[in-house]
Amino acid sequence: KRKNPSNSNNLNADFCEFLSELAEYEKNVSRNIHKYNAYRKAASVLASHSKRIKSGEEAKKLNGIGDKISLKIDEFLQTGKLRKLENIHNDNKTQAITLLARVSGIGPVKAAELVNSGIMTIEELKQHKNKLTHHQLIGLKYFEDFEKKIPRSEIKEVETIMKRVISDLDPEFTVTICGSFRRGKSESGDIDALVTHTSLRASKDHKKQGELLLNKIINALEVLITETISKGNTKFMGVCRLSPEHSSRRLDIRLIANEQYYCAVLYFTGSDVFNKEMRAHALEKGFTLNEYSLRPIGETGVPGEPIDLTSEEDIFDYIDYPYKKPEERNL
Ligand code: DCP
Ligand code: MG
Ligand code: MN
Repeated sequence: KRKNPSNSNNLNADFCEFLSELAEYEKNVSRNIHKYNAYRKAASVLASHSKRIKSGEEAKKLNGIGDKISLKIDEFLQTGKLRKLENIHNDNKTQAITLLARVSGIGPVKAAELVNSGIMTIEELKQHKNKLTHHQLIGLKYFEDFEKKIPRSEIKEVETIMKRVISDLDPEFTVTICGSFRRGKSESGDIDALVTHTSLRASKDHKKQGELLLNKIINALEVLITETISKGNTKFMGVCRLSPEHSSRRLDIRLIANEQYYCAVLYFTGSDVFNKEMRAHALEKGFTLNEYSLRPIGETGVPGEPIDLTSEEDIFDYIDYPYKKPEERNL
């Protein structure tokens, strides 16, 4: 669950590491999503900067780095550590909340609740299963496996099986594995699969049709799927495993209406920081962009009808944003 913008030639990796840790703290303990986003944005800007940053002042020239982060960079350069992080590390409650929030299905609020009731470790959590939802129980059961990153080669195997099984079911299906895998990462936290069918149009009864199709897909994938966390009309969350020798992996499958497929593929390819920047750019150009559609914003400020799209590139073209290949979206 930890987001750490790392690339092989990141000259500022040590800064990125402490910024990511501060981001996690803001998300899980302070629950300040703005600070969380600010730290992640700063880490991503530093990770893609081609020169080693030598002072806070130099860092401040980069977009996304202000006074506070620039001071932290100076403190880190001068002392090799951060007092704020030292304090965080020395606080047992804070550490316990951060730990429990790593369990799939346990968010910051639930983690704090558990810690306030005296549960500080995974072992203690296993003694209080009655406090957990179905999702959280699965998160606990597979805690060690879900902590492990999934090698790209393993996701490729899952992709091959999914594509074969689903197209055997009906060749009118299209499957795309999105997320960090599509951005070319060598390892991923989970598997984000999108599926569409030529006959599936967004409409009043597309949810019913979706449920039927999704059930067919999930049943056909029984070779791969070992647990269901939740299953709705269009979204499956669960666990898959290639073989008993492999680790268990988090798998999400979303069934998308045809005309919404390109916006969904774009959105679920991410990164989330990239999505935010692209959405902001769309707004500047007078469009509203989300995981479903791209719509022009009219004179009155009201979004119009969704634009017909024939590719992911189309979305970039309409909002006049230079096309970025998935591998270039690792912000
Ligand atoms: N997404 C988003 N905003 C969020 C959550 C997700 O824009 N708050 C989009 C962008 C993500 C994609 O959904 O890339 C998939 O979400 P993941 O949490 O699976 O993230 P990644 O696949 O990018 O990384 P990981 O390797 O950790 O799974
Ligand atoms: Mg993912
Ligand atoms: Mn995911």
